[in-house]
Amino acid sequence: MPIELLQTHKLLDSCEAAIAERFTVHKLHEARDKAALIAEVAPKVRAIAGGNVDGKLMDALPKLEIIANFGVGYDTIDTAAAKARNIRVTNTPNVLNDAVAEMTVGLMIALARRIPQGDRYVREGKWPSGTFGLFSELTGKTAGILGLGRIGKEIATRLTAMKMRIVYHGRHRQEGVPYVYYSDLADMARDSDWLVIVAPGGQGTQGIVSRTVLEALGAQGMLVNVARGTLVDEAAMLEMLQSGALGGAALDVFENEPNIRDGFMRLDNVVLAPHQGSATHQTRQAMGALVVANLDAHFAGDPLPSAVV
Ligand code: 8YV
Repeated sequence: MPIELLQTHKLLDSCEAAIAERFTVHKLHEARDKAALIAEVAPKVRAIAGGNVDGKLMDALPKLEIIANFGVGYDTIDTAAAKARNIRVTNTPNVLNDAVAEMTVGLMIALARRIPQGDRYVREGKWPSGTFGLFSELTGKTAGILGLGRIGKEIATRLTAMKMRIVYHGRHRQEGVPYVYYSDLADMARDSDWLVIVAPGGQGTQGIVSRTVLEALGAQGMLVNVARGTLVDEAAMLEMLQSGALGGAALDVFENEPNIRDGFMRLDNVVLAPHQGSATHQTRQAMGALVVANLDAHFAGDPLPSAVV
């Protein structure tokens, strides 16, 4: 009998097809009555594909052995609850480093040179009757990286090639990295032209980019967030972007995505993107394949390719 699996949200078609070949799949996100579906499958589900899994759902699935997250960030999964229940949790690291790093650089250049605004200026036929204005370069500026992990390092490499000076902040100094470490985030923001936010989401980093940090970054400062909206005090950021107390922001993630604060829509010193950091065909294919590889390994009794618990 094929193993029973609960899918918690839409996944890439190729990933869904591979999972359907291996498992009996129950799609929670398509269920009209989610509680009824969970009650029905509770005695037999041994795996979950997707995120958004808390201790309550784990308790409702007594046979659950593994949660295979589609994403490197697993802040929607209660990993402590999983650990306490001997449930494995996996994610999809490394395969998206380049895509997210490219998107970060793209967002920074888009904001520094106001590329989306220039595109709109041309499309609205304004060019014949005016000049679009002068903006800023990344060359020679300092980028402060919050979260010098796998993706952060890929970003640092690319920004170094663009003649930026790299400094970083994180829980601890890292041996062997050629960048200046700041133990205090506000100090780093004060000394940086750009704040690059690429640390994991979750309780540990909730609101870490506070009003104090944003004030330290200042009226000439720019930030780019490709991590999670929860890392930033978004209300303070919006207010400061509106008042000019913060120079600009390029945002791929938001506190309550996909519903974002209306105030962002009218600002010219922001670039807005729909959480597309890893949204390339090759990267999402690789992420899907890693989800399946983790499930295959688990049920074969092999070591998991990318376990977080
Ligand atoms: C995913 C991401 O798009 O990997 C992550 O943590 O945020 C993105 O790559 C997102 O998780 C949706 O699946």
